[in-house]
Amino acid sequence: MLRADALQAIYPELKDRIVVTIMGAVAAELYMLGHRPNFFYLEHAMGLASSMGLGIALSMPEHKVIVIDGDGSLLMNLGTLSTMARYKPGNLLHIVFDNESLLSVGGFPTATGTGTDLAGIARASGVPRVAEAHTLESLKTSVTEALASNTLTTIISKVEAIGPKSFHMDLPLLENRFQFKRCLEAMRQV
Ligand SMILES: Cc1ncc(C[n+]2csc(CCOP(=O)(O)OP(=O)(O)O)c2C)c(N)n1
Repeated sequence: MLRADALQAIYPELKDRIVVTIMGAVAAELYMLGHRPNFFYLEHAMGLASSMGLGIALSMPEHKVIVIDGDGSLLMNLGTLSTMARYKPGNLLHIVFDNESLLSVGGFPTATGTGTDLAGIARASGVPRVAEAHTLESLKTSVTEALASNTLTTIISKVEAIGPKSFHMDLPLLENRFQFKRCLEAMRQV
């Protein structure tokens, strides 16, 4: 499964949610599908998209928050699974696209290619719902079920280590940051 196709398949579920992604290839792929003011692409802070998503989910419990993570990023911040599990916000959905690679910086292999089981780690960390979805259909179903469940969910989705031709996004980090903040403020007032 190509991650770009996976994102396209779940885009209808993403477009009106609060979405935080990791940097690099997946951010560019989502941006190319259609940027929205409710999307934040977390540059530089590798591993911390889930931590940021957790904070937003806890402070805006009436809104669903979807984090789009990567295996390399999650492996840098495995403690995030314990922290998410400790607070268990039912409005947080954590999707990890596992391409067994640090694709955005040249494709160096990660530990998920040599046996590390992120779904197992999420379960053992106490995440109450963990799903594995390696096809477009199962991913769509898993996302729909997770959003309906109102239970903290991590979905691990294996994808090919293939990214976009260009990572260019016509959206500077600061512009994204202020636009996203204003969007969250407006959502809070509704
Ligand atoms: C602290 C830190 N270390 C390294 C980097 C460089 N870096 C940016 S993206 C990336 C790879 C991310 O890998 P993964 O989460 O698996 O996503 P993929 O690129 O495969 O889509 C790396 C190493 C960084 N931005 N910050």
